[in-house]
Amino acid sequence: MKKLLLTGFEPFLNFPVNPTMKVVEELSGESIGEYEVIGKILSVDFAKSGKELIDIIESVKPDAVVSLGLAGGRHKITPERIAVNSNDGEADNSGRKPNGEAIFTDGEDGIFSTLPIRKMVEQLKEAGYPAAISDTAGTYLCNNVMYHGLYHFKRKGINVPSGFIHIPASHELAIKHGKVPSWSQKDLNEAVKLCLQCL
Ligand code: PCA
Repeated sequence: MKKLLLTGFEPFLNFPVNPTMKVVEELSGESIGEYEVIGKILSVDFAKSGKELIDIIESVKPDAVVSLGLAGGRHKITPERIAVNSNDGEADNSGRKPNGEAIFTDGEDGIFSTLPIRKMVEQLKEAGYPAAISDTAGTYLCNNVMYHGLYHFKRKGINVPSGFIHIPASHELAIKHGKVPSWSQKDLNEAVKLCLQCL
């Protein structure tokens, strides 16, 4: 069976839980289409997260990589179109505050997702889940991790579909946070599963 690496993130900033962890926990070990899902959780740390992803890719040798991140405030499932070569935004979980510097000094400005993002959005909407392609993953850790994966496969010349999907808050997080729209965790899990079925 082929291997699909599915990553989530730990909690960060003012989000005390990260629903991506529960999605990963739920889907890890499942067989979806021709893939077995291998779930891992990444730190929210500019010095560590990208390296963690690459180390996992090198040991697991997955046939596809889908990374998940929370986009607190978004109300749709949003597969990302492009990762940009810049770290910026708020301080990470170790207190490191980036200033717009390049992720890789020899990297191109942007790298497009190699996931079937249009198909994912179509399938989600058909199943009744609000979804749209997003044209920016921001410049925080989600973009950083997406860029790391795409850069890695491009440099190695390996044809492995790789990319990123942002998901909204869960109800649990919305209750704790107070100011974000939310989905049930069950719908988040199902929606991500649908995206993986598109591979
Ligand atoms: N979302 C953040 C980082 C971790 C996460 O789940 C982001 O959108 O960059």
